[in-house]
Amino acid sequence: MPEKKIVPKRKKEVNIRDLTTCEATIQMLEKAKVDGVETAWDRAGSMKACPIGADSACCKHCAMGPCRLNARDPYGKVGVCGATIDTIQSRNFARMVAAGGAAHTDHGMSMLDLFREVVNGNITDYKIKDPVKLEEVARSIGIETVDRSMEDIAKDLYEELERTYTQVEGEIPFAKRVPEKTLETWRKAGIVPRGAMREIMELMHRSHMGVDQDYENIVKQCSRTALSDGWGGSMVATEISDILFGTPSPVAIEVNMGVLKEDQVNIIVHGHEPNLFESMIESCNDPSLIQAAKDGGAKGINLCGMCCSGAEVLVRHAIPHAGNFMSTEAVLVTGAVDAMCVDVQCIKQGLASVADCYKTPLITTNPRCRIEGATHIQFEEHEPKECTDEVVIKAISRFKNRTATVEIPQRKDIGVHGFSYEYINYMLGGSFRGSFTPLNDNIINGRIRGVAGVVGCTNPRVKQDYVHVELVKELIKHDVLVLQTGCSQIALAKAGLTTPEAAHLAGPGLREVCETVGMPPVLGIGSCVDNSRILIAASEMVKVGGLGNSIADLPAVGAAPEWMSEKAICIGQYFVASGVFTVFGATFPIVEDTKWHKLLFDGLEKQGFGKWGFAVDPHEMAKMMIAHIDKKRAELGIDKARERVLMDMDSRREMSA
Ligand code: NFS
Ligand code: SF4
Repeated sequence: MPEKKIVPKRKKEVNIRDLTTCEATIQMLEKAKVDGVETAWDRAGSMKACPIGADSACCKHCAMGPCRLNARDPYGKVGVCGATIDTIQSRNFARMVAAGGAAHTDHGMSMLDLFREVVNGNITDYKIKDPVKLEEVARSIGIETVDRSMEDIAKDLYEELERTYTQVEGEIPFAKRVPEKTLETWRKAGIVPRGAMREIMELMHRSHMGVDQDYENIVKQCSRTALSDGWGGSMVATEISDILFGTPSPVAIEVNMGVLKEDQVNIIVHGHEPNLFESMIESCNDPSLIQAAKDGGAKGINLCGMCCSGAEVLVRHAIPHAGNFMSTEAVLVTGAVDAMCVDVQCIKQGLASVADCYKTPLITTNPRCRIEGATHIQFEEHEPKECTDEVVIKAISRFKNRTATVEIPQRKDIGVHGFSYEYINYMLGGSFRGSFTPLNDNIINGRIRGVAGVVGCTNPRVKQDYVHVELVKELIKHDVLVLQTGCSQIALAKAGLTTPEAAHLAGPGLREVCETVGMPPVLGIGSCVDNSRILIAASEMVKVGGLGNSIADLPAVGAAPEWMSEKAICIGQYFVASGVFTVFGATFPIVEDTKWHKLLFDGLEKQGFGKWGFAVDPHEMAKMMIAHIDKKRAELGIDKARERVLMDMDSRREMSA
């Protein structure tokens, strides 16, 4: 396992170019220095990560401790209660899974609450926008759709999906989408989720002092809880959002800070739940508010997204995206943001002081997330525009009274994003015979070596975007098709890799497929809850046939190269439990050469699941992922086909070019 100390000790003078590869962010960090504004990078520089915590070798689950074990001699000591290093690490890991899963499932449940109120007619500002998707989702879990009204189907769908959260016994509804053999593995291990609330509760219980003290037993509940996120909470969030707001299909989008406009009222929405953003779009298009902006001297209202909120509307409405997680403070330094409106998750408290420096209103909207120093305007789904109109009015007033010097980095990149599962199906198979068969065929014949999901956050402990971009470049060069969600896809969009033209960076086989279909080698598919779209695609690949009987058989891998949140750990665990080899970068909360480490990084695979991997360097990461893909190809007996493909003269010429 590679050395975890990834943060070079910060000397007095920091070279900003060592912190990020995002040019716009670099420019803003320079300005922040001049303006005397502090960001997460400054704090990361002066905050040495606690080495014991980084190794997950400490426990503070009770007041007999906190207990710290020594990572260099992990079995030399136990906690006051007698807890071993494996118990301590697995319990800590369990709590990360529980927190991450809770975040996604609570988000999903909010979407379901909204759906219920829309279906019951109590909320009229939103409606079912995609009845085709409604029917498809209903059918996928066994709801009768023939000769029934949309309302009736929707009511049944609500009842069914509610079980994802509240059911105490049985299997969550979307277990029906899991390939038979994968489901069998789960059943054998006793980890098919019952309901997310129950799984999270049980995991919190079991990781309490003096309960589950067998790491092999704890990992099962980690998987069960994580699966109730991936195939439960997150999947419900994605499906309901599609039904209410539309299923994405590819659109050309603009990314990077150059999307801000000096002569317009700039509003940024940052967070995760699409409903706030949907209403903000309405408010920003309201003629009376546009007029008010004009009366205030602006040319118009310019709405942009960031992080996962941004990723949701980017793929649904082609709203410009100003940057990923590590650029949220930097964007305020432009002085051009007239309001930043947030809901939940990944919202740094540090935003409040940066916003204050530039007199940008930072507005919280969700009762779950208030920030000291920020203005709270509660978003109520029954009257959503009350909140979003007020945000726009506040932004207009800030525009009129702008005092901060405005400097907008003139960088704007174009990407094509919005490759939902449904669209990939259509793109490959045509409108009448939508199908994943061409994808499987191209994997079997070796043009496409395998599929990788590269997802997740950015993290000030590593150079922003660098690991994402280098890893993805390396993967596509070796004919691996890349699917992306969350902040990672914004890194790649800024690097210009999410356009069909980027096919020239792909290996000969993948390039040929991309050119034939007219798709980019890197497919942006949505926000982090939309990782569920990757699970659905993987299931479909198994069902189409020719690539084994379970997700674990597929030449497919996952990675979160710059992760930072507990949600990422939960996502990683549900990919692993679903059968995928999943590599994390930056750091990993584990001590090498412990039984817990061996279980996560090797043992789980032997039980028929996927496994974890860890690497800091993107090239090493790519090597591990490609080796795994090749291993799976060999097991499937399709490694020979690939050799033949690459043997033809054209490809050989290409390869030496
Ligand atoms: Ni995902 Fe989205 Fe971004 Fe990371 Fe945060 S915004 S849910 S957690 S930082 S990718
Ligand atoms: Fe220490 Fe055990 Fe308490 Fe953890 S649960 S703090 S290891 S005594």
